Amino acid sequence: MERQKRVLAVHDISGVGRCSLTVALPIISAAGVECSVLPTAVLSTHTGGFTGYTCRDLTDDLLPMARHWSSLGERFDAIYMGYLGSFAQMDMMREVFSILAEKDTLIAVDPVMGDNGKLYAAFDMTFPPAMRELCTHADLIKPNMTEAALLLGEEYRPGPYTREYVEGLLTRLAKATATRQIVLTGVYFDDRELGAATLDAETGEIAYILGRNVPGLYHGTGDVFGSALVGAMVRGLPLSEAVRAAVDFTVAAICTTAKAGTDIRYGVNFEANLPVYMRALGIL
Ligand code: PXL
Repeated sequence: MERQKRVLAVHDISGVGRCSLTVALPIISAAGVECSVLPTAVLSTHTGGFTGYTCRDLTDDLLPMARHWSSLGERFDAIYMGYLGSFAQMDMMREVFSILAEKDTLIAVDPVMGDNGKLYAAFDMTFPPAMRELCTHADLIKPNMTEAALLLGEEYRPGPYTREYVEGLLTRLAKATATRQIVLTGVYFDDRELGAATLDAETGEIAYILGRNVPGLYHGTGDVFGSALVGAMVRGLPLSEAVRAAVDFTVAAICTTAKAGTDIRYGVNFEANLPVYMRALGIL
């Protein structure tokens, strides 16, 4: 029997609103992968659409936790970083990678900063250049169209997009971050389909993996997609198959939520669709 794989998920935990660790834990577990956690902050809700949320910043705990694991000889097949709780955590993450990542550890960075052309409420414009530097330490980055523009210091463009624009973004991101694998989400050319574009900077291969375009902006879908992607990659799926599994799962979760008419702030019903994801990985 093969050794069980293990991911370290570095995100906040928002108590209500299905995103970050409340999404990464169940999805990565459903992939049959152990999910350890380094929480960056504890919030009552996420910051997208709720007002009056509480936030306990855990900046001071990050390095002591990483050093403790290092002293125990803990190993991780991937480190999956998402929402950071403070600007200071950016520098610390570089150190977390150097303490905990081994040669074959996949460092996957989701440069969580904004969506739909806007920065999330807790961040200011000092964040994007620092996040761009952090991305230079990653093997894989997964920006959405807003985050791609922020990383590049370019103006956000609303869709629909052209292949020329998308491929230009991928190429400029590869140049700016020297990351091997780039997965750009929120790509669409018309109202029918939406999904991701990928670039493998080593081979120069670009691929489009699209699914049904369901109208509406559902919260936390980036984390559903990212968690599914990391789970599939750690299980050994090639990039395009891992992205396909993540797109199909995310679209299924959005469709279930759209049918139910749930308030979009509460994220998507990925729970009902975990079997879709597990079947794509050959677990079910
Ligand atoms: O899904 C990204 C995310 C994660 N964590 C917190 C957020 C957001 C997006 O708004 O506010 C706290």
